[in-house]
Amino acid sequence: MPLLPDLFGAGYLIATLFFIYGLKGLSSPRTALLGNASAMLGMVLAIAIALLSPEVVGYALVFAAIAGGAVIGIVVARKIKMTAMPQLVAALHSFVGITALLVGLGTYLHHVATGQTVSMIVMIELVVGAFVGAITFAGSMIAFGKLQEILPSKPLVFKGQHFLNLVLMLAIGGLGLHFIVTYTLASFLIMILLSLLIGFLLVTPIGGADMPVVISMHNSYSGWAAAATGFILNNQLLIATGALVGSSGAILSYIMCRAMNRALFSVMSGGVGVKSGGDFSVIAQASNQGVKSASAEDAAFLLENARSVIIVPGYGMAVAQAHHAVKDLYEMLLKKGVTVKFAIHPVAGRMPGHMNVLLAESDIPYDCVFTMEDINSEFPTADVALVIGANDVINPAARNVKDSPLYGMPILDVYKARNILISKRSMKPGYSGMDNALFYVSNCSLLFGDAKAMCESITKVMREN
Ligand code: TAP
Repeated sequence: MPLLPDLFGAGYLIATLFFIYGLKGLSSPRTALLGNASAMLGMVLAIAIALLSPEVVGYALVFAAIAGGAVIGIVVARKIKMTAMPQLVAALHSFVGITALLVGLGTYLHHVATGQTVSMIVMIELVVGAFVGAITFAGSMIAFGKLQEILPSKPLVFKGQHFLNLVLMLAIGGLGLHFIVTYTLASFLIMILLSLLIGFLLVTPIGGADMPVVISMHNSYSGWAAAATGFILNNQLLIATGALVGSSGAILSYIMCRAMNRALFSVMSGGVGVKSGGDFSVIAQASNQGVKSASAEDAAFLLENARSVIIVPGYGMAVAQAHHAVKDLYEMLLKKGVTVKFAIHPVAGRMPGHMNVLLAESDIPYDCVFTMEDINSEFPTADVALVIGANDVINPAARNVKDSPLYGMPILDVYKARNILISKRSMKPGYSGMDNALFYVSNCSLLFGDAKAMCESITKVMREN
């Protein structure tokens, strides 16, 4: 048995172990740094081993690509705002997709050009790799467009959509089979075009509220696309890491679907069950009742006289970069003898763990940060629920308006608190585009203005009191 492949295999195995440890580390904020370092080490090892492979015939182009990629990566990582992270992730998924697609196409053309025969198993790998790659690429581009607000975030639904998807899937299956049996390049190319189209059609009907699941689903697809590329290139490391990303992304999608009370199949198949309109009469009624607004002084008075306060951060806290101001407010309340807890909805913000990352960055202790399941029962006894830039995740329409796209999504029970204060800049709806009846209830006041400035003002008033 040749020694060299064994050494490569062993090196790849060690790199895979680093990746597994990295994934494990990323499951908690305490171990995330170590996890990241481990994954980076695994990647350095993987690249080094790949470069030593006898198949690498020239280094100039490879190093030029690595240098170019590294420069772009460093610039993007330094410049990207925390709020734009999900778009970045969607864009990165699309790169994996297009790579799988191009590797599949390139491998076939190379075989044809060099007159090599392609085995049946490689043909199957090419079809699967190109299909998953195309779906990942097109879907991720649409997700990127929706998150970047280049495309409307509302679901784009039309009649006969699911039938069209079914016909397309059957056509893709037929063309793939035809290509495997007859080696006809045209079938392969049309199959790729139809796969791009279905990737596009599967994401356009998905509304803003379900975007987090789409992102993690594409994370999973990009893993399977990488694994398919690994099969085509006969590279064990790509197969193993692709499977790791694919399965962890699938588990994350499942957990998020449960958190949003969505069926995974419904999101995967392009929003089966999404309705294109609705009578939001409860909300319409509420809007006629007007809203109460409060000043920083009113809020300070209410907060310092409370025994217990639950702070609910959302996307607006990230936009305003208000997390340090929230920490100061939290400390001021503790000084005044108020019990303060933080309530985190699983999809608050624009990416999984968004709020936890920000609160950790401002050194808010982990033990006063609670998940939705753990804190929901405490809202009825809270004197004040202070909402900082959150909207959809506290919208009661998710409980009682059957036609709302939010219906069925679990929410933080802010509406049960004795008093509600909501910091936001305007009467604009949240990400889902849905109005929020909570703004109009009698024990709720809106703190209009930028969240950071508002938190700073409240803390200042309390300090002077
Ligand atoms: P949203 O529903 O988007 O509400 C954000 C609120 O912040 C809005 O009411 C906005 O109102 C306010 N806001 C924005 N900038 C502000 C500022 N500078 N100061 C004060 N307020 C500000 O956010 P959410 O409650 O966190 O819900 C998350 C939504 O995003 C869900 O629909 C979820 O499905 C979706 N989503 C989540 C993820 C993940 S994984 N977390 C990924 C993609 C999408 P004004 O404009 O009036 O200020």
